Amino acid sequence: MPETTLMLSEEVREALDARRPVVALESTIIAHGLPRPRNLAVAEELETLVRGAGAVPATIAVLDGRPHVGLDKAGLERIATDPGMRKFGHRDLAPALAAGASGATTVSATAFLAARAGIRVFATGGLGGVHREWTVTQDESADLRLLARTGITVVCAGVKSILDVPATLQRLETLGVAVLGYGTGHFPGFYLSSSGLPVDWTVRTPEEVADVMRAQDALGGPETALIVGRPVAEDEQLNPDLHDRVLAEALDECRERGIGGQAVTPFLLDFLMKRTGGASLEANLAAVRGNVRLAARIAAAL
Ligand code: PSU
Ligand code: MN
Repeated sequence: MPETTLMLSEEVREALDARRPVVALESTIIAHGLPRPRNLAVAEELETLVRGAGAVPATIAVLDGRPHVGLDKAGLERIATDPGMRKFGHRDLAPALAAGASGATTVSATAFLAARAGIRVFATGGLGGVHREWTVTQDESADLRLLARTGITVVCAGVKSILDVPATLQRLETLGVAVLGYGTGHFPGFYLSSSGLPVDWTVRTPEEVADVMRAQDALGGPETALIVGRPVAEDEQLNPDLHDRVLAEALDECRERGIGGQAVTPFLLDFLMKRTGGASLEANLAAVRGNVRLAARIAAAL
């Protein structure tokens, strides 16, 4: 990608040039995954957490047809407050650039742009994956395919529990994407500490994650993502019974209203938040905060 296409903030460019730790952050969670006005405070808090751990934050989004890696205060504000802010997956980037459009980037678009900029570590809440209605809708997040061919380490609390988690783990296996449990032998459950499903590999420190990344480099390909599943603490998770009950209602409502495509994930997250009296939001935020901190420590350990 020509230098002029990717808009690196000065801070991010300097850090990358000096080989100092940088952590990519996605913007869809800010624009479409969290309620206003809290979303702006969270966007700023996540950047502060990265800095506090000694790394430079690079929040990624497309503004006026330019892909930005590292946003200033005004950029973050636009993402969080502009009602016209769209949601861009990886496939939307070229049309968006050509049209001069603005949008928040999902995991797929963020991972792509971050890797192009030379960033090795990325933190988010929960990955997209295979939706529970897949046999009818064929809805599988573009996150999975993009991660299968992008060399980046993604720290997450698993995949969103609104999804078909076993099917998503199966797809990750088929696609050749390695999955590590951070301090756990189980794949995390996003709002819940555990999805109940096992992972094949467990690591316990940022250094161990960095070792795996170096081993990936030594093997020399094919380029794939490394998924680090960090569970939300048990005392911060959503009550599992409440989770299961409200999620069933959310999925029914989604089906009845015929909601499809890109709107599904934001709808389900919002429904859960409202019907759990905000408890799902707190669990989501606890997960994201922890992921961002860990990502910064991994970037530093590299
Ligand atoms: N994690 C969160 N909240 C979110 C997302 C992740 O805690 O809103 C976003 C990510 O940007 C992810 C997207 O890529 O949801 C998945 O959307 P879809 O299922 O339409 O691919
Ligand atoms: Mn989808």
